[in-house]
Amino acid sequence: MSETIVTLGGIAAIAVIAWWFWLSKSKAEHVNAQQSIDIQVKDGVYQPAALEVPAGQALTLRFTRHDATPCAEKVVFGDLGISADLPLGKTQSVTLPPLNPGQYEFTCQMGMYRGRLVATQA
Ligand SMILES: [Cu+2]
Repeated sequence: MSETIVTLGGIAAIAVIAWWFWLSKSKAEHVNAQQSIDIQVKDGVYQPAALEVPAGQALTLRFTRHDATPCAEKVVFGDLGISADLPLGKTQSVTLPPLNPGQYEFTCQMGMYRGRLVATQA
C-alpha cells in the first residue's frame, strides 16, 4: 500500500515538473520594459516570465499573486539580494536598483516559479 502511494507520488511529481517546463516555455514572452511592469503570479508561472529591461535605470515590478499555494508567497532576486513577500490577491511593488547589463533570475523560494530579467544597454 505505502509503495503504491510512493509510486503515485513520484508519477505526480514528474507530471507537475513536465507540465511546468512546458507551460513556462510556452508562456515566456519578451516585454520591452517601461519603468513599471505588471507580473501575474499564477498557475506555476510568472507572466510574463522573460523581461527585457533597460540597464542603468531603476525599475518597479508589480507582482500580483493569484496562486494560494505557499510556493508562490515569496519572490527572490537571488542575484540582487532582494526578496519580497507577495500577499495573495494584492499587488506588491518591488523596486530594483539600476542594473548592470546582464541576466537576472527571479524565483519563488523553492525555484519552481522562474523568471528572468535581461538588462541591456539602451
Ligand atoms: Cu515555489
